[in-house]
Order: sequence, then C-alpha cells, then structure tokens
Amino acid sequence: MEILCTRCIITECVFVFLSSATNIARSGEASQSSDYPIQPIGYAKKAIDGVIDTDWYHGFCTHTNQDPSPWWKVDLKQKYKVNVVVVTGRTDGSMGRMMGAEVRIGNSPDNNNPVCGKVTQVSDPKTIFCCNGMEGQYVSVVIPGRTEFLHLCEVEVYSDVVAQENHVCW
Ligand SMILES: [Ca+2]
Repeated sequence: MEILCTRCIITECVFVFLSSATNIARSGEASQSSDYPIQPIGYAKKAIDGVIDTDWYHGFCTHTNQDPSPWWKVDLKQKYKVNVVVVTGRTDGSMGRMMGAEVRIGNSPDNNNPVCGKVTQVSDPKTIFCCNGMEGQYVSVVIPGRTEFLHLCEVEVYSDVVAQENHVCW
C-alpha cells in the first residue's frame, strides 16, 4: 500500500492510501494548446500513455509550442470526484518551465475550472496533488499568464481512495 497524499491541517494529518487504484486518465481523451513540431512530436496523448519516462527525447512526453498560457487537458468522459493527480515532468532539462503550472478540475472544457494546486518546485519531476474529491470531467494543466512551452511526461488521475486514516501530527 502506497501513501500518496498527506494533508496536515493544524494538528491533524490525513494520509490517503491508494491500493490497486485505477488511473482513470488512461481511458480519457487528451488535447493541448498546440503540438511542438519537432521530433519526437509531443502529442497530448503521450501524457496518458502509461509510460513514465522523463527523458523527452525518448518520445513519451507531450510538448506544446511556446504558447500564451499553454494548456494540456484530459477529458475523462464523465464526472469524477478526483482525489489525487500526479504530474510528472521531464528530467533532461527545461524542468523550470513547469514552475507555476496549475492543476485544474471541473466541468468546463475551456480549462476555466477550480485550481487544485500548482507546481511550486522543479527539483523533483513528480508533484502529487491532493484534490480532496474535487468534481469534474476535465483535468487540466495550465501555465497561466506566461508565454511558455508546456511539456508533461505523464499525468495520472485517481478517484478511488481505498482507505483513509487520521493521525495526530507530532
Ligand atoms: Ca508518458
């Protein structure tokens, strides 16, 4: 059993465990603001191909052009209560472009949805977002207010929390 989320509110921590959870992004449909035209083409579907290879040149990551507020999204085809989103960026360089990227969840297909969280560190390519049951059909990654490239090696979405335990922090 893997601990994916730890939320601490004042003195109480909630650990979210996922066990044999299904990554519902895999069966969704991905799109993005544009496709960077250099090989290997970073099509949007590469963030839901199930391959977490963080070297962009291996061909398993997405890549937009340098767009104003670039975005990527997955249409989950129905509404889910989303508990965890795991975003994995690249490690072969340019990870700094991810800084400030927001994970948004909701029912608006234009990415204008509530924010679950944002990327605040780029030393680790993986950021785990605890979204606490935010409801939506669309999960987006958006870099707001900046003209930037957006590349993602994998985006995982989990809605089924198997167990929760409450602990006191010390
Ligand atoms: Ca991938």
